[in-house]
Amino acid sequence: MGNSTSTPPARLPKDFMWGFATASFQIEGSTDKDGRGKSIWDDFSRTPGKTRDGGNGDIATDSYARYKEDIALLRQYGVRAYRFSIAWPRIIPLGGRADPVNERGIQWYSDFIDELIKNGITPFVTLYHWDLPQALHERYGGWLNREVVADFEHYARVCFAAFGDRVKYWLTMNEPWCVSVLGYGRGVFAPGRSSDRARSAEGDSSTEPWIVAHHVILAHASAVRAYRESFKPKHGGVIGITLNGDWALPYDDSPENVAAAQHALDDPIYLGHYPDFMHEMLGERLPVFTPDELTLVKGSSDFYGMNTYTTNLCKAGGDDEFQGLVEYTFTRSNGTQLGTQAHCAWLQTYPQGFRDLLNYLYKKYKKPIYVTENGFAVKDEHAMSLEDALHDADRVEYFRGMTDAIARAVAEDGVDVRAYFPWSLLDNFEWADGYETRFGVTYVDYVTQKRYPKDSGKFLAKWFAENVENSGSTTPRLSTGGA
Ligand code: PNW
Repeated sequence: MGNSTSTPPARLPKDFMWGFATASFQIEGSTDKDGRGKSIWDDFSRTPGKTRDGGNGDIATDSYARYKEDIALLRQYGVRAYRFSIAWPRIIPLGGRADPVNERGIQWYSDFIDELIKNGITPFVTLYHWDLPQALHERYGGWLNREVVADFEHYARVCFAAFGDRVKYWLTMNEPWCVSVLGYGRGVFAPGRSSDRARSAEGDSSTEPWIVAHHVILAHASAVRAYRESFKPKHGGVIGITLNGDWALPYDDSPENVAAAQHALDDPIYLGHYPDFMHEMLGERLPVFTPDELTLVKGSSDFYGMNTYTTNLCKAGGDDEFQGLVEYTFTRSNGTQLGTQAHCAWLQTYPQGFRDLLNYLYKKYKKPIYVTENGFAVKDEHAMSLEDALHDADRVEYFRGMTDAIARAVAEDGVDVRAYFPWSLLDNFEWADGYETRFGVTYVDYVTQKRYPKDSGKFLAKWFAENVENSGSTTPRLSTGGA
């Protein structure tokens, strides 16, 4: 593929969707309003020691109360779409299929969606971005129990019925790997289960993450089947899942490191089965799909939903099953760094990897790609003055590289990328990092809740205004076919 840097970046087609991404628990606050039930993140984040700065989700960016202000901000950036998530415990406070539906929760999201549409912004909805109803965790162990599959399908049906007339883009789950590995393996995310007694008194990290992932996949596939059978015929939208996947480069040319990089790229949703190396690694601990379930899972996404942040150099070895017995590094064999270091240890800037990942996945699966997250946390931004934080040069550099990579992947390489949602509209509750890690293109002053666009937000607004053909009102493509 070409990588000349002198030619101007190519333009994106006029139906290209761009906007920002957020998630309910990270921005909403108002955790006790309008009949919302508790989620597993409520207690977890309020427990001392679970978040880096002691932050929790009680207020966050106060977006439940300030939603009109947020939508006005989106409009100011000129976005065409907005990716947000629905909090399951606002819709069904106790979570289960026999539990009451909360009309006030439905009304809030309904008003929110109407306000987006009134402002010409296409809603792009995630059903599950990690805020499992606490009641389901207490009742039967949440994701550890097969019961959750039917409960999730029911919750999804309630959402399709309530919002499907206006929402044409659905994501079932955000990042199964984070749900299972970080929640039930490493224990750093809610519900904090792990066999490591220093972090949690309960859990068996040799089996639980794989059971959880299995149920997440089945819950996703069941919701997709429900949508396709009962809602898509009248609503005509698309549905899929979004995975966190970063580009993987072998640390060097050795065959074992080349294989290690390949392991990091395989997944069961699009392959239609668990990859061979997972069978080898886990043996009897890997749950088994029945033939019917395999049919349900295969093809259960209308598009490739991609959350991608970085590129990892992969070395075979180590004992970390959660990374497929692969070690990640950003330090090349010659001692240089891959890119600019972010505030999080797991993130460096490497735009060529983004372009290579788009090419790789498109050639492999021939599905349209929706980039549902991509972003950067500037080092020590939380400790800067407002003035300094607004000039977020490292984030601008990151997005300059990433937008150029997308434009080239589309125009020069022929990859069918249809959407791009930088993470995130606002600085917000960054899970176990609390409020210390800021991913926003808009600065949030957590004392006043005032929002201030950063240079990166202005950069993206200008870039898309200039690089999407004929920016006017257009109808986004809903087809699911390949090229
Ligand atoms: C994603 N990792 O999470 C989530 O979808 C967002 O909610 C989150 O705010 C964003 O990325 C930034 O972190 C991730 O450890 C969490 O590699 C952890 C990792 C990757 C993504």
